[in-house]
Amino acid sequence: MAMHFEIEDVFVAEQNLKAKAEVAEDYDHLANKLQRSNVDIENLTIKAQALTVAIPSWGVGTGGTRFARFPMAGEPRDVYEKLQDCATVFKLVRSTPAVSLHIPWDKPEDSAALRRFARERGLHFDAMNSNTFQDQPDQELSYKFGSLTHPDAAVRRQAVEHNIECIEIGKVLGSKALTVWIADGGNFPGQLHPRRALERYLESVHVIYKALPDGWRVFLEHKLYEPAFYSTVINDWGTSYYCARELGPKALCLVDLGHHAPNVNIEMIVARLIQFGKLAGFHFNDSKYGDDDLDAGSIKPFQLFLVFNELVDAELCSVPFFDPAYMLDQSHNVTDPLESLMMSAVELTRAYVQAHLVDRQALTEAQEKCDPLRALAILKQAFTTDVSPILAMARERSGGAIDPLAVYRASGYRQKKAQERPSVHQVSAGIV
Ligand code: RM4
Ligand code: MN
Ligand code: MN
Repeated sequence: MAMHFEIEDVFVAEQNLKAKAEVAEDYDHLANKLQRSNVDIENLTIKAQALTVAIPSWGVGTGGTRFARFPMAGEPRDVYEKLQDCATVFKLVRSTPAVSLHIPWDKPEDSAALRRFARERGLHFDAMNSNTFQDQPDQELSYKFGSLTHPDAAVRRQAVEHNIECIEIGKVLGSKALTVWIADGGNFPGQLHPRRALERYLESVHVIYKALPDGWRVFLEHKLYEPAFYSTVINDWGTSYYCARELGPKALCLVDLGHHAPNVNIEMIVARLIQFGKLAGFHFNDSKYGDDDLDAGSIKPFQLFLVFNELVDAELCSVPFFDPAYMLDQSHNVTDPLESLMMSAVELTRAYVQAHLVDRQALTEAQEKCDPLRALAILKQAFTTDVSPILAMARERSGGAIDPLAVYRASGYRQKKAQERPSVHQVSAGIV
């Protein structure tokens, strides 16, 4: 097997030396500051070390829009190279030990071998993602007019079988969940009968549900529009919740932050799904206009914090069956995908740690005393605290990089991959 460049642990340790003293100083300073409000920084650092988020296999390739894709040199050309890139992100940030595969984009020829390859790099497999939103070359029937809700039962059966195949592959890989996102919908008023389409959806997903092995869950992902531009079958969290309830306890609702209309209060949706015991987890990204798939925390960091505020509140209250799965679902169109993934993973941990800084007792008091300004001030105090020293310390203690971006750039990883991986064909990347 050809040699593949990897960033060595000693290189990371050497680079860390540059900033170690400064981080220690900033950390001590923050520790003293937090101590004044009886917050123990060590607990926060342990929390920061524990948060994990999965990387989707399609996230390490350059994304694109429906206008163009500008491929980057050194892009991974197969699933093994994608895992190498995931391992690189994991090595530097330490919070991304899981990979989420899209089938058939990254369908392994030998699933057991892929699992071993992942394990050798400290990686494991998170939720499987099925794809019934595109036609594949060897596919018998087209998904042009839908998949799990198609008027033709044969198309629905084909889509169901594909989802069951994803479960089968996932079993060998050690995955425990299937995420189902369908592109079914209408481009024109009248194109679909809304109730009939939803009935067909439920009928199809019931069959998939029955194929779930013990300990598995199915995540239903809603989206308000695109690629269908007038309506979608699973358009919002209410529809998703209804379906999850109809299906049973193994079915949960997944929230992709980009799948809502602008200005929708997503943290409220999160709170509701937690309360109803149906929150599957997240596809994290950020957006300005639609499903922009921009980097998490790049546009609305306060929203990300407020989402984590609900998650941390549930964690601290030990809400039963609360076990959300986190994944980054982003399309990196103009950045080096590995850099975007690292920065996004860091932003999630930042929001998580900041949410842990919320003085919940004081917040409850403010709420009970009907003091909105005080309540907001408590949230803002947590949100405006610079927790960077905690994040840096957590990464370093876990064996990662104090400054992941700087270490990545200094290593020359991308340039070396450009030599190792001359491009052969277009890699698939999520664009919707
Ligand atoms: C969809 C949705 C799915 C993702 C595809 C690529 O909009 O976010 O989760 O698998 O894009
Ligand atoms: Mn998604
Ligand atoms: Mn999306």
